[in-house]
Amino acid sequence: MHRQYSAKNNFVQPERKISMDLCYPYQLPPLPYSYEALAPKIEDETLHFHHDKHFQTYVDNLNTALSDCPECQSRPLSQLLTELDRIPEAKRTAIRNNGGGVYNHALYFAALSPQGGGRPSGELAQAMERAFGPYDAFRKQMKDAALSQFGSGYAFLVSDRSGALSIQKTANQDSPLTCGLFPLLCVDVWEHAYYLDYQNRRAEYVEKWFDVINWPFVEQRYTDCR
Ligand code: MN3
Repeated sequence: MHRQYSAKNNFVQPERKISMDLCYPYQLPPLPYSYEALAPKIEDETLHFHHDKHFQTYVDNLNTALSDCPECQSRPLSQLLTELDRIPEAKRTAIRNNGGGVYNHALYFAALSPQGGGRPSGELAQAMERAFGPYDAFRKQMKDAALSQFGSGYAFLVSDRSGALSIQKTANQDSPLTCGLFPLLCVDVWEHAYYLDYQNRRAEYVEKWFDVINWPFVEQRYTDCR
């Protein structure tokens, strides 16, 4: 396999794509880049805690919660979150919190790249222009959503069934899938996502996050959702 020589003098595997087809039994998807790759915007210590500890805990708790629910095990995670009101009531809270935690983190890490930043292109760029106007207007709306989410949660770029885009924020680990919207991109604004690097400066973290967005991944997701 070809290897890349990173700016940090580490040999790293070429970027792998994280599959969003997540099914029981759930496994922690490996980071698709090295732990040092996003520094200094997101440092390796943050990625170790966030990916290896926080994300792993959601994976483990989801597996435990679904271990006695064959009908939950047989459906992909995206379907469980989309049809939350149709799954056994006893499992709803666990799927909402831990299933949302697994799906949201998979999306968050997959949509970052050390070669990221810049601007979207193609059909996604056109749809964003229709929804938000110039790129900087999108950026402002996304940032406002991320900063105004009170407490823990996310800001998402989402598509509806017609391909129209909007920005949504959710609390805790709630997924836009539960409201019938398809999440294309998210920024995690739980403090664990940024506190080691930025302490309480959420705005600075969100600014830097724009510089590591993996737009080709988001463009492919937009194509796949329609
Ligand atoms: Mn998180």
